[in-house]
Amino acid sequence: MRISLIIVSTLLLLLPLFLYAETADIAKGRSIAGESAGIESDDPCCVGIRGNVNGDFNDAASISDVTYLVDYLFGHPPLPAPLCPEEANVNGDPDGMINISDITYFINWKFGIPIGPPPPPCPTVGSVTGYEGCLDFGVAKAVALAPPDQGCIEYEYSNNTLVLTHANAGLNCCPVIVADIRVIGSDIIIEEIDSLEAPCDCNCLFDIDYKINNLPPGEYTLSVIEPYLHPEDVPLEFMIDLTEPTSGIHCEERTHYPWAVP
Ligand SMILES: [Ca+2]
Ligand SMILES: [Ca+2]
Repeated sequence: MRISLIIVSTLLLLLPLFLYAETADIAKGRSIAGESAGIESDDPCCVGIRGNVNGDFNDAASISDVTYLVDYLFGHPPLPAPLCPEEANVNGDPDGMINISDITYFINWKFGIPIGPPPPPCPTVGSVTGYEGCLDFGVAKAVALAPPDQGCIEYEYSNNTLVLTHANAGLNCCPVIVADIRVIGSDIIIEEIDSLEAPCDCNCLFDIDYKINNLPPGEYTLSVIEPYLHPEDVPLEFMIDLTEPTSGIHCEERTHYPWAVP
């Protein structure tokens, strides 16, 4: 404890020097990609609130995270970039910058008089985690999750993580499946996109798995935008109460190709 206090005191004394260094070398600020809520190919690394710069196994935010930031930004040679940039963007800059402001924010939070606010939560990030299909070609699951005249969303929510399966998503037979996943206020919007070029000349049904991390508890409206949904069929859009851990399923009838094919 005494050693920590000495380190913190030293850091506070050195802050003017850091500020000078920042002015002198703007390039020391580091930006990160993928900060906004949207499609991410990998599982996000940031858990809970930001601040675990050095990637402790137990997600602890402590003086060692400050020293890591200092060594990363101003060390000679610098430490390698933090494994999880969102954790190191302690003050949650929308542009993802990692710089002196994150050090001062952290010190204020832990040691300020009065104590400063805690770091903002990790960004909400959604991703496609897998898919199977074409279901009506018999090459995927032995038993499809839903009959072919229905489109369904199965969901499970716990620990701020929403896991979804879209059963019978109608997409091109030769897809590169991606999705634009947005969480805007109380709206969760999943826009499915099957292929950007040269698709095959047919559509069929898939089960697509999604995961949305760092989703705070609350009541949401979940909407799935499907590219080939017939105007007479009802879009998958429903209220979903995630104020506590829960699971459920919501289905809508499908009457047009590629659905409803026996
Ligand atoms: Ca840590
Ligand atoms: Ca920052």
